[in-house]
Amino acid sequence: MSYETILVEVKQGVGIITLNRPKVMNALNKTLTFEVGQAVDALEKDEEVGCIIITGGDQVFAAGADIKEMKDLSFHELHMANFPYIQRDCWRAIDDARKPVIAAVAGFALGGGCEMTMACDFIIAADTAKFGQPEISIGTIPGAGGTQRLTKAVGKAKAMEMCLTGRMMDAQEAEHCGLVSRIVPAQELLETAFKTARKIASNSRPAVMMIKECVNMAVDADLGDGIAFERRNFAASFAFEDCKEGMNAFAEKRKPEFKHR
Ligand code: CO8
Repeated sequence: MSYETILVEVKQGVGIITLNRPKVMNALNKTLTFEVGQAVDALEKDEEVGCIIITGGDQVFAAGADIKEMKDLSFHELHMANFPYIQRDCWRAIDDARKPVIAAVAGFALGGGCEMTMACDFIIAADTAKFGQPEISIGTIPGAGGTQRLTKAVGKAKAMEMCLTGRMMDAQEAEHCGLVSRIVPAQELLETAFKTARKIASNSRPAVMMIKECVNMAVDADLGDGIAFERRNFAASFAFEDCKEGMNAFAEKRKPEFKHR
């Protein structure tokens, strides 16, 4: 598939999507939003791929929705298109992905860009990363999950302050409050994200997908339901060939040869 606003490559079991509108800080226009969704769907179906990375490169992630493209849209248009602009967009595709999706973030991740990183399973941040929901400064509100996901990730006080003032959070603050899993120097961002994704892709894929489902369950379910869900899935994982292989390999003091990855 050929794309206009993103680059996509598959390397050693890892699918890498790079946002590519450098002149406008990777602002998310209709095409980019659609293409990221298409690429996530394609990588999700690609047997070779065990983990997906979304990045904007080592300078900027994305400065939000393309304001110049968006500014003249009407309520009617957004409503009828089931917002953003299309039925199938990147946020929905990332949400639906059963394979893990990592956001590798350097520089600005603002508005819809911040929302894209938060739709991913976890965020690895460069020391230059800045997260924010600045929609309030242009007279609107976050529209792709910002008020919801930021609140779940960092709590009401910080989310409320950031959304109401547009204040940005730097990488240190984002790590401190649990928005990102870790910080690395900007020049090591892509390599670190790749190694992390490669590690995940080398594990048993059914087990990886099951863990993702269980951790996501913790976000919304109450603890009792979550624990019961995990216990059933733990038992079910014993039906995986890879589980038998992993445990036998341990007992025989050798490396496991997972079939499904
Ligand atoms: N949309 C369109 N163009 C942009 C955007 C944007 N969001 N951000 C930057 N650009 C363009 C600038 O217009 C400029 O282009 P040009 O050279 O042609 O003038 C170029 O990128 C470089 O930008 P700046 O000169 O402004 O660079 P600075 O380093 O001075 O500032 C900032 C960088 C702070 C990131 C600044 O550009 C800025 O504030 N950008 C807007 C941030 C913002 O408000 N984002 C939220 C947008 S609303 C949103 O995301 C809602 C999401 C809802 C779902 C998404 C649906 C698609």
